[in-house]
Amino acid sequence: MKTAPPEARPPAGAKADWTIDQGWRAYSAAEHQVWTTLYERQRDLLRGRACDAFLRGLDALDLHRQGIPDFARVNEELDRLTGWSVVAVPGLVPDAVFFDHLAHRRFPAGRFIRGAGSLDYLEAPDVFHDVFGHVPMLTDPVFADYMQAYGEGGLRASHLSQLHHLARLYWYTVEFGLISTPEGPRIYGAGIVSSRAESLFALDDPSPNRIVFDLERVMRTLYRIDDFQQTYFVVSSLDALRAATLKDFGPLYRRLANAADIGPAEVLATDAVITRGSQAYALAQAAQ
Ligand code: HBI
Ligand code: FE
Repeated sequence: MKTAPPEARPPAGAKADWTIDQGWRAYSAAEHQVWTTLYERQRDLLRGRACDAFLRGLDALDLHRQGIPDFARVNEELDRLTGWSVVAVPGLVPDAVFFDHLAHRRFPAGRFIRGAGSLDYLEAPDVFHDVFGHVPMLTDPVFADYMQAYGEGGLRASHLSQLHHLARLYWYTVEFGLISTPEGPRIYGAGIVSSRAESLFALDDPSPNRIVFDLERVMRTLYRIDDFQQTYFVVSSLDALRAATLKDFGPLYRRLANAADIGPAEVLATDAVITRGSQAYALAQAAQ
C-alpha cells in the first residue's frame, strides 16, 4: 500500500485532517452507473464467498439504492450500528492522519470512482474499493473494535518506527483477510471483495498458500502490491482477530526488531497450512 509522504500538507480545499466534502450531487449519471455495474457484479459473485458479517453489512447499509452512496446517508445507519462514519478524502493520506481517523472511528474513503474502461484494476483506492470493500465490515461490532484498535496501535507504532510491521497486519487482514467457517474459508478483506478476479482466485485457485493466521508470522511477512497475493491468512473468528490486537505489542515489537522478513510465497515448518499453494499463477506472471 503506497502512502502519502509524511511531510505532506493537506491539498487545497481539504481541511487540516485531510477531509473534503464528498460533493455527492456532483457525481454524473455515468459515475453512478459504474458503481451500479460493479456493485451488481460483485454482489452476485460474493454470495457464498464473502463472510456473513460482510453480506449483512452490505444489506444493512443498502449500498445499492442510488449508485454511488451518499456518505451522509450511509453514516446515519453506520453510526447507529457501531459509531463509525465514512469521511471523504482526496486519496491516500499520510499514515499518522490515517491512523488518527481510524482511532476515532472515521474511515477515510476516496470520493472518485474508476472509469468505465478500467473496471478491473485501479492504482489508488477509489470509492468502490473503500465504501463497497471496507465499510460493510465496519457494521460488525467486533470488526469495528478491531479497526479502532488498529488505528490506536498505528499511532503508537509510528513513534516506535514499527509501522512496516503494522502495515503488513493491515494488508493481510483488513485488505486480504480470509476467515474460516464450517463451509470453508470465506472472504472479509476489502481488497478481495472489491475485485472480481481476486474474489475467485483467493478461494478457488490452487496457486496461493492459505495459512492459519498468526499475528507475529503475519507481521514478518512481505506482501505484493501489484498482483494477487501469494499467501492468504485465515483467522478462526473476528473475535480471535480482535483479541490478537488487544494485547501489548511491546514484547512483540522487540522480537520483530531482530526477526528476518518472510517472503510472500514462503511456507514455514511452524505454519498451520490449510493449502500449500503451487504458486503456478505467480510463476506464470514472472515468466511473462
Ligand atoms: N490513506 N486514504 C487512505 N486509505 C488507506 O487505506 C491508507 C491511507 N494511508 C496509509 C495506509 N492506508 C496504509 O499505510 C496503512 O497500512 C496504514
Ligand atoms: Fe483499502
